[in-house]
Amino acid sequence: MLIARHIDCPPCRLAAMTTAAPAMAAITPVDTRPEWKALVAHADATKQLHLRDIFRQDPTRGDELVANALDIHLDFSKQRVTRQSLQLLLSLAKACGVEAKRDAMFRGDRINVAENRAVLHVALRAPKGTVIQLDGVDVVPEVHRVLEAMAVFANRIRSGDWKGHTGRRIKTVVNIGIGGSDLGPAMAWDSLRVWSTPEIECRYVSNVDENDFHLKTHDLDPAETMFIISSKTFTTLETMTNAQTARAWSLKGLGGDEKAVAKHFAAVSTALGEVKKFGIDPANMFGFWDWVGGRYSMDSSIGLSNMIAVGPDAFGEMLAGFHDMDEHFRTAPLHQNMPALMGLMNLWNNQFLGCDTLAVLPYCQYLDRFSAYLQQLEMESNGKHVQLDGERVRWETSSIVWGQPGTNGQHAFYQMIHQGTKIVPCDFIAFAESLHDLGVHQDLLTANVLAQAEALAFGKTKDEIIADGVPAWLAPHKVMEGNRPSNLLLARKLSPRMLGRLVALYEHKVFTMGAIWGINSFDQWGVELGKVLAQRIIPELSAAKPDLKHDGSTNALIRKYRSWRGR
Ligand code: G6Q
Repeated sequence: MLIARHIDCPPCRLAAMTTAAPAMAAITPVDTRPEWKALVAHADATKQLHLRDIFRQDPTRGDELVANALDIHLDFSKQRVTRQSLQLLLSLAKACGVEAKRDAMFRGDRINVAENRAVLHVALRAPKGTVIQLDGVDVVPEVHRVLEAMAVFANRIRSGDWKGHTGRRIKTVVNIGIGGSDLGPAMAWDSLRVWSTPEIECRYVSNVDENDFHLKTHDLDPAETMFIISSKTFTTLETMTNAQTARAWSLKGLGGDEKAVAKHFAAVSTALGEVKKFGIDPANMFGFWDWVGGRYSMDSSIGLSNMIAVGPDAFGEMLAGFHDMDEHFRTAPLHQNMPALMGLMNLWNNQFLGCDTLAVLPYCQYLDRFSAYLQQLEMESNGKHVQLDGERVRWETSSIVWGQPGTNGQHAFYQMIHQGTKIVPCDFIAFAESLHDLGVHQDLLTANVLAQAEALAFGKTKDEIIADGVPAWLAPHKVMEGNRPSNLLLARKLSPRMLGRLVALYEHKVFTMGAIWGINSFDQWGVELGKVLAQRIIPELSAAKPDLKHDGSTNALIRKYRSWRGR
């Protein structure tokens, strides 16, 4: 059985880290700032205001509470904010040093203090010639060296020049990875299908559940299948278990010749030694760096499967889109800065209006996995309970992020969003142009997204319903209270470049919120305890006589499982 080393668990990683606490400026708890207190008072004073009143008092807000950049129009006028709320939120961002913290990230400061790492995903999309130094070394040339190596490899697979062990070309690429080494590439594969070569299909195996591996490979021919093992550490239990299964599956189908591994496996990792041990030719390993967090890595070599699918040029366009948004975030004043404004609106709803969740609702079927991707980006980054200095926070951090593409969601869970007792702020994402012109569809889709945002904001009163001829007894059931906040992101058209812009928009939105809260958006210690406990339970499931010392519930569940497995 394969047991992953605890490279990511706190005791092992801590053992490798210096025991000295990193130098850190004292964090002023955000709720002690006058700007925060002003927002608390303002929220109290304005909580009775309905969006109908807000629009009546401020009829031009639909044209003015917007931000425009990079073919994206952000309308945040249907948020429950007045102009004064906006000013107070912007003052809070300034007071918390969002701009200075942003500059520190772009500069390569080690802002991930708990792991003593820089946070330089922005370097992954920096154009050639940009200089971003880490410890006095410019990292951009190395980024481009890896991109060029990826392009050579991707082009060989795409053209059929790369031959498998039996001389056949590769028709399916299976990415094996999990979390940050899966969600981004899997989302981008769906999002960029229009740009993908029809010659190659990409599939994504992530779950250690063998059903996942079976589902994604049962109909494949090993002679035409390339596996990319994507793992920053190359020790993650799920990924290495699936990688070993893939290795055995591949060798079985190719006559057992170990030399086949080099023809059917590539790796994306920072761990050369582990990759070599697996039998992957180091020439087919594509590196990245410890300054790239897993959930910020889809534009690194973790995106190799995407580059194979869409080609180096379109992949480069996606990187250019990320960079466009980086530049916008880096240079636009806060009151016009889309990521900052989205972060402030989310913070307002989450903290001051008491809304726990955020629904992200793309009106584009290609963005089917976008909300799932954002769940990790937002919740793993900002689902934290302490400030950078270890003090417990006294305010709400990450929203619960969820969503589905419209219009399907409208026929499923929108009922609750419109008439339920919980307020669910929504981010609607829509595109002006479709990718396939089939007649009326795009207008219908757009009418739907605009109508949903309008209905949520303004609703329909009992009087209006009765005026429509509805009997009085039925009217309460039809009342739509409205006053439900939303953003509407209207982009011109989905493209690789636009996808990069949208992902970077959310990355920097997450950054803005973390900077205001004074938390570390770039570590993820919360996922470690479960991993450590699983390592303890694994042998207990099969040992002849395990000495179970868990709580009563866990002990009983282990016994039940063992009995049903005949152990
Ligand atoms: C993301 C996290 C996490 C990580 C996975 C996979 O920010 O760090 O989701 O990406 O645990 O890790 P490996 O790439 O090391 O297998």
